[in-house]
Order: sequence, then C-alpha cells, then structure tokens
Amino acid sequence: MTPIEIVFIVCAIFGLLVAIVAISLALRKKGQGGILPSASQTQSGGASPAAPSPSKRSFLFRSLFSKGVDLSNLEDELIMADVGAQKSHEIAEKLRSSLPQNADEAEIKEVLCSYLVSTLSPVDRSLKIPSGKAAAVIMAGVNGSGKTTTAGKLAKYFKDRGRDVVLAACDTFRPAAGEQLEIWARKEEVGIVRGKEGQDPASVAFTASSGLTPSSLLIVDTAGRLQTKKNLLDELSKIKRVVEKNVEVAECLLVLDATFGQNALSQAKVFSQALPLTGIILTKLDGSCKGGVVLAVEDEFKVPVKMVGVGEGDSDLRPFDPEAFAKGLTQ
Ligand SMILES: Nc1nc2c(ncn2[C@@H]2O[C@H](COP(=O)(O)OP(=O)(O)OP(=O)(O)O)[C@@H](O)[C@H]2O)c(=O)[nH]1
Ligand SMILES: [Mg+2]
Repeated sequence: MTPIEIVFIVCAIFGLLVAIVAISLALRKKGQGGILPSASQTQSGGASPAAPSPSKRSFLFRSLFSKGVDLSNLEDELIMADVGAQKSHEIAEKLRSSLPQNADEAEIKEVLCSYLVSTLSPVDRSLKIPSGKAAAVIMAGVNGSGKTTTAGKLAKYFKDRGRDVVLAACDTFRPAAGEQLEIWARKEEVGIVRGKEGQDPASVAFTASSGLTPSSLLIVDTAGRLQTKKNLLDELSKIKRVVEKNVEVAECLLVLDATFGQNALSQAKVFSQALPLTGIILTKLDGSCKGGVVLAVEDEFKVPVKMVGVGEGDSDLRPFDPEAFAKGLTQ
C-alpha cells in the first residue's frame, strides 16, 4: 500500500466517524426540541405517571393582563381574560372607586390582588367527604372536560388519605370509556365496577354502590355526551337517585375545561339543572388559559372551585388556593 493510499483510507475512516457523530447529535436534538411528543402528550387516558416539571407548573395562574393596564382599560382586560362581562364591570367599578384616577399599574395590581384574596378566601373549598362512613362522589361535565382523568386523580388523592376507593364506570355510552377508567383503577390499585357497553348506567351505579364498607369512597364517572341533552340530564339525576338508595352522595362535582373560557359557563348551567352541584374542578390550568374563568363561574353559580387540574398525571390535582391564584393573576 502506498503512503497516498494509507492517507486516503485514514481520511475516509475519519470522515465516516465525523458523519456518525453528527447524525447522532442531530437525532438527539430532534427528540428534545419538540418533534417528539412531551411526556404529557404521550399519556393515554392519563395512565402514565409523568408529572410536569416544577418550571412548567409555575405558570399555572398567569397574569390576567396582556399589556399595560390602567383604570381606563381594566374592564376590557378583565373581559379578555375570561372574567366575564358582569364580574369584570363589578371589579373595575370597585377599583375605580378606591383608587385615584391616575393610579399606576403597580397600584392597580396590588389593590386587585387584595380584592381577589378577600372575596375568594372566605369560601369553604374543602371536599365534604364524611369520615367513618361510606360516601359517593359523582363526576359530571361535557365530553373531553376531564371527568375520567379527574376521577383517576381523585382515586389517588383519597386512597392516599386512607379511603378504600371504588370507581364506577357509568359512561357506558362511549365504548373506550370503561377501559380508560380501568387503566386508572389498575394504576392506582383501587376497585372498579364496570357494566357492559350500552348498559343502563344507573344499574352500574347501583351495583357499585351496594355493599360498600364504612371506609369506602365511590367515585362515579359519567358520560359527557348522549343523544340528547334531555337524556343526559335524566341519566345523571337517575344515577344520583339510585346511588342514594345505598350511600350518601357527598359531592356532585362539575368538571370544567378552563381553556373553554366563557363557554364553560353555559356548560355549568346545563349540568346544574341535573345535579345539585357542590363544587367545580377546573381542569387544564396547565394549558394556555388565564384562569379568569374561575371568577366568572363562581360568580354565576355560587359554587366554589374546589380543585384544579394541572396536568394529566395522577398527582396533577391540587386544592384551589385563592392566594396563589390572586398573586398569579396580578403578577
Ligand atoms: N393538560 C391537561 N390535560 C388534561 C387535564 N385533565 C384531563 N386532561 C386531558 O384531557 C383529555 C380528556 O380527558 P378525559 O378525562 O377523557 O375527559 P372526559 O370528560 O372523561 O371525556 P368523555 O369521557 O369523552 O366525556 C385527556 O387527554 C386527558 O388526559 C389537565 O388538568 N391538564
Ligand atoms: Mg370520560
């Protein structure tokens, strides 16, 4: 082999090595840079436990204001942040009467923050589950709002607090719904009662609520969509009636998707006709919404937001904290 041939072979090998390193670096970058789905995107039915990183959670309650705020544009800014026309007007009037005309942004935010804390804090937001006796929680809400996922998260929440949780798969309308809840039951190692596809959901609820023990907590997952609104409402009230034959229904929780903004209000209206709602769980606050809808929903229905969903994992459910909410919104 001539020296030229040897140099040529060495160069070729070196070139090949450089190419391999470059390709592997490029592939790695692709995986981190968003082409691959994030942990939360890959979760099906919330079965994967990956929770968002603390940095992702820090924007849970983002500022209500998209631009500089003064007393003249405050009402519009609140409306834009889903606070609702009536509540926005009420808040703006309140601030106009307690601040000088030329109040700057920092003053407005400070007064708004204390106003929010003082109006939201006195409300009792605890889940009223009696101890020492069996109880039931009914989940309701439009399809896709997060009922099944929240039922799974609540299963963990109450199991961690010593309850024997049983899930009732009363969405027999959508074929995959029972399976989705079953994945949660397996993951959280809690009981589940499932019916057959198309079975009367109330009969599933009745079976599930029979024979509970004092430490049992039944969490009833329901359908979000039926052929007609009337069917849906009749079905929900029937489920509650039959469960009550066996056990106290301690909470009727409306699950609302916070990203729906003002549409969440019309949903709440429909469900409040079927069930005596005792609390709201606002989901997907980890998304792009501003959370102002909390104020609108509470104002309209006089039902407290008790917990918030901040991701798809089983620990992504938190008690609603008015102070964190007010601070986040006015930061
Ligand atoms: N990012 C995020 N996603 C959520 C949250 N809660 C639920 N989801 C997702 O929202 C989607 C719908 O959730 P489901 O629990 O299936 O909603 P559902 O109300 O049971 O829907 P139906 O059974 O069709 O009525 C799923 O992909 C969930 O993982 C949350 O707090 N944050
Ligand atoms: Mg569901």
